[in-house]
Amino acid sequence: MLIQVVWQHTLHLTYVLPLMYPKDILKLSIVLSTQQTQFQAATFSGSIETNLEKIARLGYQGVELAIRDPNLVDISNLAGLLKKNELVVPAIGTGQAWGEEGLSFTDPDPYVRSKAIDRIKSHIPLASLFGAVIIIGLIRGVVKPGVEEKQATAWLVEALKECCYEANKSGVRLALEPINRYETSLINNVRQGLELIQNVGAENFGLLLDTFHMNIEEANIEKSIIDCGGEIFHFHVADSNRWYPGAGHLDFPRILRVLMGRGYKGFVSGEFLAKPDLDTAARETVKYMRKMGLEILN
Ligand code: LER
Ligand code: MN
Repeated sequence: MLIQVVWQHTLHLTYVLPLMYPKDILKLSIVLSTQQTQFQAATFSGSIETNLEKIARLGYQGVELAIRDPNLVDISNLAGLLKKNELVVPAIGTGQAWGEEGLSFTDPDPYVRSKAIDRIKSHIPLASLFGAVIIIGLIRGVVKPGVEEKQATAWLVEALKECCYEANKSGVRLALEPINRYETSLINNVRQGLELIQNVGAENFGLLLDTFHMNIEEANIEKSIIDCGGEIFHFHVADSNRWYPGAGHLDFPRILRVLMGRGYKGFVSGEFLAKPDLDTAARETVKYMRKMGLEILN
């Protein structure tokens, strides 16, 4: 009890103390869509070659790839460009298959559900090649009209079990992202995410936390991070307004201190709007992390 009080007190000193312990090392990545997309927080999109060079030059160590369909990606070209720019791929985003093709694990049509499962399985070879986590974002779907939540959850669990089983054969992990209520009616917060992990019961299944969604859904962001224990497989940063970190009112020094202090060793990935413009947003993120005292590996 005493320890907790002292610790909480320390957190309140964030603004007067150096913001991070001097040697805290951050692995920073940013989202790049491999194809044009309607999703506005896919930070970089357009020419892969130009963008990978720019991302590396700005000081990022990793690039999170948003891929609608791996069959449309020239893998050897992509692998060559990643190598040339010394960038790693911590995660692969899959939500465009929902946004642009309507695929989901919870569609009442069994054909659509099986296409969604096949699509996630088709990411496994690439994820294995890059050592990336496969993100289960909006491809989980929503509770559609006429479908009971219990039924949608059962379809979701069934699909995740099947995908995790297949991914495990290649040593690949899956991370489900709790997403705010305005984008989906299924799994909005950490509590529901942890419950889902119990129901799926696979070692290679965990969570992706996103500060933008957490700001809407969690009563206490730091406590929710602590509640996750070792189940955090990936982490998205955007500020309260979904601009780059530092442009809104989220307390990132405190959030990142709790995340890293609890042993998170993965990447922190920028997924925010390209505002006021892409280059500024990407540059300001790196600047802000360094200002916190975080050393960025690159
Ligand atoms: C994807 O990572 C995300 O955060 C969602 O908002 C997608 O719509
Ligand atoms: Mn996200």
